[in-house]
Amino acid sequence: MKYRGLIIIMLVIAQLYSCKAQVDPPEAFGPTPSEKQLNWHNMEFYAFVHFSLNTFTNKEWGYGDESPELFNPTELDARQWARVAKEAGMKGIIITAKHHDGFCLWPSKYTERSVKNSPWKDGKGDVVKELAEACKEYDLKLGIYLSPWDRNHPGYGKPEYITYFRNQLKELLTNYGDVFEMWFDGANGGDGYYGGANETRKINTLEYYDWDATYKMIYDISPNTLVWGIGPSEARWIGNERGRAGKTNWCLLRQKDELAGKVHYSEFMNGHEDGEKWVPGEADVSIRPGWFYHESEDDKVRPLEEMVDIYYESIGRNANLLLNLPVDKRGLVNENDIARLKELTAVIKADFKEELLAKSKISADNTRGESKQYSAANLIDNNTETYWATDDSIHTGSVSFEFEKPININRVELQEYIRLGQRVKAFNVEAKVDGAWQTIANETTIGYKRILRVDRVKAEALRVNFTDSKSSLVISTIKAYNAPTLVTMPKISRDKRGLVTMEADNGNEIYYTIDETDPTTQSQRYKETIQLPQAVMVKAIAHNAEEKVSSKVKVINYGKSKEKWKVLSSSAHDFKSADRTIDGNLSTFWTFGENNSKSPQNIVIDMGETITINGFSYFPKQLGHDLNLVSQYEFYTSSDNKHWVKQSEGEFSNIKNNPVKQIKTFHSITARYIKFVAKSGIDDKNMFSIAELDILETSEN
Ligand code: FUL
Repeated sequence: MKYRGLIIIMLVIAQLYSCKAQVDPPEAFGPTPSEKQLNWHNMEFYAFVHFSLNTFTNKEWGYGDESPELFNPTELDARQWARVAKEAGMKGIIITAKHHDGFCLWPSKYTERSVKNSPWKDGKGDVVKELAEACKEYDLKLGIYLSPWDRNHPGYGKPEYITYFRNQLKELLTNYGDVFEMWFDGANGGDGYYGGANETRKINTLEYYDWDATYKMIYDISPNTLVWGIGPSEARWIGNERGRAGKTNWCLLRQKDELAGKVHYSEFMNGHEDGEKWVPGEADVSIRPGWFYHESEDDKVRPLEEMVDIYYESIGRNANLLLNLPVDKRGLVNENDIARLKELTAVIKADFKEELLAKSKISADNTRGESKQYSAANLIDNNTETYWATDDSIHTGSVSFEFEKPININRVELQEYIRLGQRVKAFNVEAKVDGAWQTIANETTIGYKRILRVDRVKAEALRVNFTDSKSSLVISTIKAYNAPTLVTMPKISRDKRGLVTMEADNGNEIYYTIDETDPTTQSQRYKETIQLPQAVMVKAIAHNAEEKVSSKVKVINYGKSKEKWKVLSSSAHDFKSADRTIDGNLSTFWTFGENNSKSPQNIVIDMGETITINGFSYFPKQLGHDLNLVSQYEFYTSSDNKHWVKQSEGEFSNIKNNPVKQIKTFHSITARYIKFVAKSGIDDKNMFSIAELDILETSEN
């Protein structure tokens, strides 16, 4: 009996003790993501589909006066889009339900400018509906792009358009099931058709739409829709259309400042360490140079290595990746894009094939309350809901992973437990090689996910040191991999005289052919520049001799060199260095015009002989603050430098956000002289840059 009492007392003490061992979790620090945003982070990778009238008019931006009758896909199959996305590991698809020209892919009851007045399915079709069904079938989420700018609507710029815009939002959010993301493009206002007014209409984006009311309406109808882009959004643009986030990338934003117009979009790449709201970055990029399908870009799908870089510089840098697949005139994702996507998927799969830390011996220099609940073992349990945490007062710390025998490592992946905020400001990674620690990475932020590509090391142990954090450390995952070596293609350039230079990374060897066969290591080895002034197809590979791995084949199709080309005149008085526009070097440029003089400005070039051409290209300056981009152009040809014929005119749509090479085609003609006219520039500037002007030679067959 006596003992019984003692046992009860001991049990009570044990109970009290175990309660004490229950260590409280860390408190959240700073802004945190909502449940909706957490689900969005987990999506990581999804598709954009740009498909509309532009697909049929070969434009990037429609003016707003194009006839809906031009919309006529011959084999539209939204299930094919969904299948392609699913097989690439994507989690959803965002469709351009309405782009800037106002044409609607669904039969909106508020306009006649839609699929209902197109020949497709005799006006009875609904692309959004077909996609919504396909997404359901393939277990993908549906997202919608609805352009706030409408170059067709007569009321754009006036209150009546806002009613129209909101009515359309209501339709889209009510009739097609769940919408995971609503995409509001920042391109807003400018010239357009506007019901026949043909004028320029500028609006104040932040005021005109009364975003607070518009957002409220969206959330009332569809609380689970995440709104992206302009207004008090829940996710932000990454600040470029190249799909690249900054190495330092906070999920936070000073959105109040942004809404007051005080934040430049270049800050979006990094976010704001002191942002008051959780507004993570989404990196958007097209698999080709343009957002819409253009046949002329069938051979310009981004190379595999660029796609891999995009993956690591978006998803690997704490951003979601929105990859555009421009559906073609048939209504299908093009074969060339599918092929590249498959290559990308294969590389990513191979890179993350075998996780290497799960079997290591793990230790940390601090564990919150010395509790098992927060132990470093949580970092390698493949569960993002558990985490390693330090005591509240400990803002720095190290975790080590020891291996039984040395292993090769070239990728390190980390995740913070972002439910409790984004905290880490600096960290580094060390590897123990032959008994000595060496630093293999020195980095800043982590966030939802960070993946580091490092040079391969044979490590006996790995150590991650968190050297600066806003608060205690709360890390959910650390992983490591040994990705296969991906050899990048050689860089090839040809100067005005036809001198070809090739360069490969890391001292890799280069082999090439000029007879259109694919090069192998048995082909001619490149040692020094080669003189190739004629029209020629150069094919080359880089080869890592040590690992016996070659790159993909780089193919460049050159016309005749510009040896005989001369800049004859320009409306700008100083054209001493105008030769840079035809020197074959994309990194040199010439800027002409004067800020106080009026546009247009022109440049006249003598090609030295008569050539049959069917187009031209304009490559703008790429780097620096003032790109001085041409937005409206004219292009003329002549056989005598006296009588000129206009071959093409129009706009370089979207050049501000996506300053890629602009290609314009026309019917085949012969010419000796060409004149490029810069009619107007971006942001109403009268200064224009040209890195390179080129012609498209008509091929003989
Ligand atoms: C830009 C638009 O102007 C482009 O046409 C494209 O839709 C891209 C995704 O956003 O701002």
